[in-house]
Amino acid sequence: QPEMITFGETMALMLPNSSKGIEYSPQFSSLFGGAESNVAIGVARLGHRVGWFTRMGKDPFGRMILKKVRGEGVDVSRVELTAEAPTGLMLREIINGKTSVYYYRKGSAASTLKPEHLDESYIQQAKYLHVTGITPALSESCREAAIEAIRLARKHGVKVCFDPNLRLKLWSLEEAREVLLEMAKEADYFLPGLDELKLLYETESFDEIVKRLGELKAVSIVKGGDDETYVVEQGNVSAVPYFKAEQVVDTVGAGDGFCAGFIVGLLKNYSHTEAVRLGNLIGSMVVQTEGDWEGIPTWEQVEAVLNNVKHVER
Ligand code: KDG
Repeated sequence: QPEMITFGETMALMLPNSSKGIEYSPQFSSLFGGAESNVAIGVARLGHRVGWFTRMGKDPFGRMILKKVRGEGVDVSRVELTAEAPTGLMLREIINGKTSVYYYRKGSAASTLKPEHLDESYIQQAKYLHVTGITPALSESCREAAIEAIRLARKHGVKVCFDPNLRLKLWSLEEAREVLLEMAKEADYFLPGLDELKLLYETESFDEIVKRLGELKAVSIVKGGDDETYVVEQGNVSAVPYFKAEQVVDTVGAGDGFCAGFIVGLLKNYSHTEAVRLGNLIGSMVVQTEGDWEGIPTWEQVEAVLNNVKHVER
């Protein structure tokens, strides 16, 4: 049975093969991504049992994503392919180091998820439920499903990890603020980025942010500092330094890799700062590869890095 469960939209992802971007690229790499399945794949690669569910179209993208996530060792027994609506799609281009994402996901199958689709007996088996703030931005029924999933987790003593993943292409800051800050109150672990907190709390002041986080019952893990990740726990702040990435190819997915590493740290009963260190390591590896999750290491690869094992070419 899964130790962690997560749910949310995963889309086909097209990356242009030309540095001039989507408009001038005759060829694209066909990948896929979604914040929650990125985390699920990460937890599976790092050697833990994990489940992810969503609704996708009964179409080629839906089948491709389902097979690949299953192939990564994630339990997909609760995923539903439906003829009602298509699988969502996104395109991403990186031009002169600037990333832009374009979504084709309005009315997607995932956005039809509703509370009735949640399987309480499934959620209740896990130690952790990972929820992101993308789901409530997708539709009214998704918002209800996200809130209901958190309620079910709390009812059964399943710890809730919440990453707000603010997506301003999906909803306005005002709408997002209201919903995300409400969800943060229900979390055991709150995993925002520093930039997101500045927007959500309408302040540039780190001290003010720490004060606001202190009002939550959650342990907050603040990603995206200049050189470190912060653990904010009962008003105390500890900073955990980043690992250096040798090259930065594609930064999207780093936060999800971080979450996977952090949650695996929790599953291994690491201290919060040790779990963050593992998260930092995974994040630094994800940015060195194209795609959202492809750069996430296996547990053996993590050990090799931490123990400075020399790579044998042949
Ligand atoms: O964290 C990476 C995700 O943002 C990306 O894969 C796409 O899930 C996604 C989204 O909705 O933005």
